[in-house]
Amino acid sequence: MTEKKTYYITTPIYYPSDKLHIGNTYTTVAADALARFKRLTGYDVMFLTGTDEHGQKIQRIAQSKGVTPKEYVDVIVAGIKDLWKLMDISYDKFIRTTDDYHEKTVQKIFKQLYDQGDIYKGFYEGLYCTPCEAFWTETQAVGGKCPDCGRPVERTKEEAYFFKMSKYQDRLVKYIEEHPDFIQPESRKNEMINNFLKPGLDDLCVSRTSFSWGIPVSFDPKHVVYVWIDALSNYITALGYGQEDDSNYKKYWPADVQLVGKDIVRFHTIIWPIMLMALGLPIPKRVFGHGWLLVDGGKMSKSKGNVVDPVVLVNHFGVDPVRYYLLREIPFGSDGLFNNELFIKKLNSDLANDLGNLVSRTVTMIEKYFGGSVPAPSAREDVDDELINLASELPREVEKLMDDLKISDALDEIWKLVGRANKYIDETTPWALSKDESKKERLASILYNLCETIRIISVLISPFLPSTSPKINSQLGIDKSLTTWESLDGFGKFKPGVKVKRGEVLFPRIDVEGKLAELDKIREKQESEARKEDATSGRDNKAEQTKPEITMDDFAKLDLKTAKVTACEKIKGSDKLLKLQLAVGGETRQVVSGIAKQYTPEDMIGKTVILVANLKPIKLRGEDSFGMILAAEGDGKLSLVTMDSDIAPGSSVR
Ligand code: ME8
Repeated sequence: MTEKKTYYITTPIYYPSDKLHIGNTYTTVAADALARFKRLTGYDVMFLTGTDEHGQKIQRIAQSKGVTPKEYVDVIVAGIKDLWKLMDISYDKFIRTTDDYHEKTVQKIFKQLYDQGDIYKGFYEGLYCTPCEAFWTETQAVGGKCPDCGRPVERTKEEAYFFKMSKYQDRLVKYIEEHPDFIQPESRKNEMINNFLKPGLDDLCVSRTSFSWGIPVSFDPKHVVYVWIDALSNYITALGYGQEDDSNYKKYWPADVQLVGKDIVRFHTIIWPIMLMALGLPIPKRVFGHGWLLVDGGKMSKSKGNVVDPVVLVNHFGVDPVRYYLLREIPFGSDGLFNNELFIKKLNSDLANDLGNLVSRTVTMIEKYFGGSVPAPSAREDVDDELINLASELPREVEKLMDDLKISDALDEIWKLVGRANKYIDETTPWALSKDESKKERLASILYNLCETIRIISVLISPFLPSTSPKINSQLGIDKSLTTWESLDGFGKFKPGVKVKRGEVLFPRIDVEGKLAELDKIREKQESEARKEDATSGRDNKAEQTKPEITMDDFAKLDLKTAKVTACEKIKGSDKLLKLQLAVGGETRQVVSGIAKQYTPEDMIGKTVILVANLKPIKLRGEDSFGMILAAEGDGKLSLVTMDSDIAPGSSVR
């Protein structure tokens, strides 16, 4: 027996930073359709997905929630797995970058690159975008903003390891030129060459010391491995590369397709192939950068508050309509729009009207005219040929389009046959033939042709709409042996005599206005619950906007002292400012403070507060202020920081 051809497909591994939205699910749904299609056409498929769990961002979020990073990611990852179940994602392996085998292998990879001189130690001084976990140069971070997400970058300086990317630059350019299929679509290839490779590659900083939530460098454990080196390695560690059992690595690597969103093409087509070159490993055959799912003209993202929740959609409409919309409406590679109205209208037209009706009309007619048994065909007529030719050629057509990753075009082609079959019913008018006993044979042929066409459609849609296909098969009594790719070889395999059985409506028509109003209400409720949850947990957006990390040296620059208020008065013409005289050790200081709305001068006298004693003096309303006193601000209120036991004024605060 000849061995099956293999096919290795990967999605990016997701940040478990928050609930995934419909934009995130897009990559995985597309990868799933491809994986299922390849399995259908006889390949031995390995479909990998997972989660990217290290990094400063995760550490900060976990800290703000008062849990350990691992506790935090465990909960989110469980939710992500549930979502993939809901979306019918047929992954073969789910990798977590916190998995032990992954961490150990990343350490080995790092050590190998260091031992062979591709990684060296130096100092990193530059700009870092924490949300994107990406380093940028001054020229890239125009105006101090991350070119990807637009948020401010942070200046950092630390001892770090560097990866000699520059050494491999020419080899990579040559590779890209000699392998036109490597970066797709074409536009992304040009972007990589012109924007990143032509200007020249800098060596890449591949370790951090300013946080600890990462994989420690085995020979210098105060460093953790840069998240992208950690994350990209998942595609081979998941296969057992560098481990005792590396049979899957040998079997599946290099990947046939690595699907990624366009924001991370840069990492996958520059850093990743250079890592592989340095390790002496083959480069993936294709990296495909898909476009954005947009809402109201902008990219869907949690920070913009415009996310669409896939769970709500699936609960209301079922999983297949959601998958269908994503795969059909967004030409793979381009940006596409999602909104509830477009989605419901597409569901009504393509699924309820076109596909659903075709199946229900056919089954109903067989029940009515042939007592529920599929009749045998007889002589063909010209009108049959058009339908039969289209149905016979479709599998090859769809396979070619899928090989080119033209997923929405593949669905377009399948729906042409759905449309043709509905038109065939209108043209051949079975209801009229049924009234004439002499036309019974012709009527039988028509209904047989329809059953066979629906069978072909059902097999072809199974990778895209995996829960609809079995429903169609059961209504038409299609045997499992007739759901294979081989069964599409030639028209006419449907067995006459099989019993059909009307089942539930495949796609009930949706009342657009009513459903939109219902979805709006749910969204409002979800938003108000999220606000309430934030309020009760004491969390607000400000808390998530953590400031850049500082060192003890930075903190030590502050001169904080206890100070006793000896006199206090209001400043004329201001309802916010108080002028205070403070005893600080042997000296008296004047400080102006904006606390007049909460505190009267009488409240203040005698209190011991904390003074920032080395703040540059300023003038407020003409009064000198030599320092600042500390207060907390929340919910529009102020509260002074005071001492909970007696302590001498002038004591230092650390
Ligand atoms: O980037 N439309 O993870 P991630 C379409 N951990 N795709 C979108 C999208 C949108 N509105 N928003 C996000 C990461 N995506 C890294 C990957 S791989 C070694 C490490 C896509 O959770 C995004 O482009 O931020 C990416 O492909 C995927 O969702 C996961 O994004």
